[in-house]
Amino acid sequence: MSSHPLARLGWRDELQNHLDDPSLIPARVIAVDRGSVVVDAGSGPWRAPLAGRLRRRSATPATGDFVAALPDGPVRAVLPRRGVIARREEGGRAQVLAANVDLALLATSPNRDLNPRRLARFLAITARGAVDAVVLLTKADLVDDPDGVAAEVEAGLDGTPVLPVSAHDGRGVDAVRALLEPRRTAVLLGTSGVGKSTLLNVLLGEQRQRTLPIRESDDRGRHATVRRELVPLPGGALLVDTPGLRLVAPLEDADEDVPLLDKEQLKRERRARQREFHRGIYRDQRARKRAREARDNRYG
Ligand SMILES: Nc1nc2c(ncn2[C@@H]2O[C@H](COP(=O)(O)OP(=O)(O)OP(=O)(O)O)[C@@H](O)[C@H]2O)c(=O)[nH]1
Ligand SMILES: [Mg+2]
Repeated sequence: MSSHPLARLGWRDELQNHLDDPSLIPARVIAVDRGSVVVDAGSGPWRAPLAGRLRRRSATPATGDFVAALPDGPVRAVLPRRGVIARREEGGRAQVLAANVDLALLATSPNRDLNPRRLARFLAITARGAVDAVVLLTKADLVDDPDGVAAEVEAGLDGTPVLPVSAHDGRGVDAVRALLEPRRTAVLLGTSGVGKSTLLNVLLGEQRQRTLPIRESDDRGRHATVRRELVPLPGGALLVDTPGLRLVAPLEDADEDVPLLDKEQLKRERRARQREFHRGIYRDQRARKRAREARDNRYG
């Protein structure tokens, strides 16, 4: 196992080859604010200004980026990216929302938020960024038959698994935990108010992220989370909480590439990972189905 100071923040050893200036150290961006970023080299965060050429919008580091920085000083360069969540901005430019992401948890709740077209857009974004995706049907405690709703959503989705979860009664939380492997990075995506931060707090075991009730009139959230932030979980995985995203446009074929993404390398790694990942999910689903059938046979 790597004993690199950044290992617990998901460091990949091959990135060392991209650090050629001995005065610079590697660090991970754990949050982004206007004009500066918060980075951690393994021994605690500091607020780092950006070198001039990184202040251009398309070159700015995103949450999850590995960067080369002066110790306690500015960020000088962004290192090559694996798995990104990027949306299309005007003119076909990519805005990277999270970098070096292995898994996206697309959260949607069974109220007016549930919208197959929006899910399809999120899935286009994850596919484009070479990120595996699972849909979380949050607030499963609010419906009578969450497994039935999940199965219905899943049937419209072309193979993406859908897991019912509830931060309130704990349903499905272990299944989510099982997806979050040590040193891998996952991101929570979804509109405001679907329960992303609440779930993160449950996984963390403490009330770290601010949460807010949704409006009763239209089920909309109130944008409780205002920045993208990477949080280490007790099991060793990293989870990025994000502010609610309503309108997301995936990149299109003719658009610019996402900067610093090595697509060939990604494709190779992804094929191997995906096979393993889907085997795990379906094993889990089959086990739940068997348990349900056994229960129905007993009581039916
Ligand atoms: N019934 C029920 N309510 C939940 C659950 N999870 C979250 N909520 C409630 O939903 C509301 C919104 O939760 P948040 O965690 O703030 O939602 P969010 O997705 O982080 O929202 P933004 O930060 O605005 O994007 C809060 O009132 C939570 O208590 C759940 O599992 N069941
Ligand atoms: Mg939130």
